Amino acid sequence: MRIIYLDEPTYFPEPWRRRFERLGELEVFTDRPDAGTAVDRLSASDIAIVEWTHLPAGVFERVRRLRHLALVTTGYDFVDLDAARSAGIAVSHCPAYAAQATAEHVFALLLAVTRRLRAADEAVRAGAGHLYPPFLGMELAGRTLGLIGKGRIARSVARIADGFGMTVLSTDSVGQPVSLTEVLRRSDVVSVHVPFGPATRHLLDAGRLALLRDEAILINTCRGGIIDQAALARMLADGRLAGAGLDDLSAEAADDIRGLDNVVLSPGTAWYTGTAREANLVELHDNLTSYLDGRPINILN
Ligand code: DAR
Repeated sequence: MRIIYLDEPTYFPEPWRRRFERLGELEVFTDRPDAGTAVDRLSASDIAIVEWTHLPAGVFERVRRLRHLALVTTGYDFVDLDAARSAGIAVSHCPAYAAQATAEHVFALLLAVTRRLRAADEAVRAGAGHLYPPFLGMELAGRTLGLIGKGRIARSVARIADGFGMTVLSTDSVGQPVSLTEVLRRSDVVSVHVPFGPATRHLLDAGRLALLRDEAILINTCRGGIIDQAALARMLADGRLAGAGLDDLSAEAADDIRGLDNVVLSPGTAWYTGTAREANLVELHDNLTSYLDGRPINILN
């Protein structure tokens, strides 16, 4: 059984490498391959662990031998699941490892926006002692949080929100169930937690964003493409939205968003805690052992 890690592991320390070596003949590639190289590597293995590489339909038409693709990630928008299935390849992912980390990051972004922490930190570094008026905050207690999505992350966010004394509305059963329109109209804070794909691209388009209240804050720890970020940038610039916290910028609007003061950004790090990266490898290892035992789990296709 030949197992490869296809592309530049973020975290794969020696003790874990040894555990994975017990499952088969393991090779770890530390670069990010182009499509041709990816095809060659995948065709020379039975199981491939994938973190970064985009695998569209064309790749699967050319891949031989491979039977299982184990995504290190929760998101799976970068792999054509139907094409993999047609090629007889089962694709698994890791849906749980980063739920708590991501939920906590939602509040890191949110509090950074409500307390204007970027500007406040800069002011103190520039010599300010106590300086109040530009930094008037908004308390979360008593506010309404609208959640879009019903998975583990949304549920973890709802639990934390409860601790802050927030009321939770949701498009699903995570809080009080209401329509998407109602979530957008009634919430002080909206946080999005849905998988990215053709059905959810620009789920929050200009029309839906326009339903948000002027004082609302939007948090996105999903793929940036869930939101029409060009429309979002215009609203933030025009004072039609109080602020946003974004963990992933869309290429089209990145420059517009970067220029805004009422936005707090992070570089895709919502998932990245010590606990989560360890849990990621536990989950990945479970996926592989279950597959090898003939009772695969966390299969997407
Ligand atoms: N987008 C997140 C984070 C992926 C980061 N890389 C990992 N977990 N090695 C996801 O899980 O989809």
